[in-house]
Amino acid sequence: MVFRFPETRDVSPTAESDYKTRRRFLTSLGMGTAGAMATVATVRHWRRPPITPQPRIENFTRNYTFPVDRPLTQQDAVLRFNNFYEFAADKRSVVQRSRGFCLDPYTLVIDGLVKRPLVLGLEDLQAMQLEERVYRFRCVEAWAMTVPWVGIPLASILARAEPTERAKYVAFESFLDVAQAPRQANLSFPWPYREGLQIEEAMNPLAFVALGLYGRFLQPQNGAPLRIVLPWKYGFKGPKSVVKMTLSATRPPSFWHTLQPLEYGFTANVDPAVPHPRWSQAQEIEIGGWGQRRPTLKFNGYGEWVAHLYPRS
Ligand SMILES: Nc1nc2c(c(=O)[nH]1)N[C@H]1C(S)=C(S)[C@@H](COP(=O)(O)O)O[C@H]1N2
Ligand SMILES: [Mo]
Repeated sequence: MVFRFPETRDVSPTAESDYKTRRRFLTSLGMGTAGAMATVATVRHWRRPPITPQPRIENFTRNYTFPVDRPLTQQDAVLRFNNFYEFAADKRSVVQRSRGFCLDPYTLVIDGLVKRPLVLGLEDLQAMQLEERVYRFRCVEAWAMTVPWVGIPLASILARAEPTERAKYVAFESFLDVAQAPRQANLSFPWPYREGLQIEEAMNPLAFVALGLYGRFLQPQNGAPLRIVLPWKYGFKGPKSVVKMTLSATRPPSFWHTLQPLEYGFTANVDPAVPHPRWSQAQEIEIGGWGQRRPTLKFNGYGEWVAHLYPRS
């Protein structure tokens, strides 16, 4: 299978702290010479291709309704350690392989069981009330991060299309563009990446559509121009570079669930008591840190807002 666990062994320290540790180590050995530094700097450069910052997002309000009791993850770690299978299976290569990726012209289609099917452009989305929310994020592979997203509640976007009574699910579809993402030519994967939610989950105030992070528009590697963020679920439930949302009466397909139904459920709520078949979910490791492990929290700590959706769990 695709996920090699624990990927987290490779997570921390990040390149940045790795570099600092190594420098301290070399210095302590009396090797802090220009030569050694140049070697370290070269290695560092090779591992860390430059990233051009995206434009700042000018107008957003801060919504801190959902408190977070931990510091933000280093932005650099969030930008350089990615899961984005369309571009690479190796998390450190995504940034390089997705460089320049751009959906232009971009449109978001909202169709299916709605009264007003919509085609929204980026300007339409950016003109909506944008807010910043700091959320914990938990990948099914047991790494975690804490990220300030900027975006729009999913419910506000869906409401514009007026879902009908018959709509029970929302299906999300990521982009399909083999020219920009050659891995999509590999037909052993069910491209495009798809995910789905029950309508009550999609309408929950926590469900968020991110256009940016750390005050700037999304980088390609983080799912530009628009991705879904569901902090109480494992990360794979939140597709990147989404181009379509379809309201439906039947349960939509899910990329990882289709590939490995026994390993990746459709609901996929964060739960320390339910191990992945190949590893425990009891703990998690923060990226961009020093490898601290923390206990995993049920619903990733968001039970107050979502537990009522799952009366039998
Ligand atoms: N289209 C698409 N969306 C995706 C993925 C992907 O491979 N393709 N990976 C998912 C997984 S497993 C995770 S953990 C997050 C990673 O987001 P990040 O790279 O911004 O941390 O994106 C999710 N969304
Ligand atoms: Mo993930």
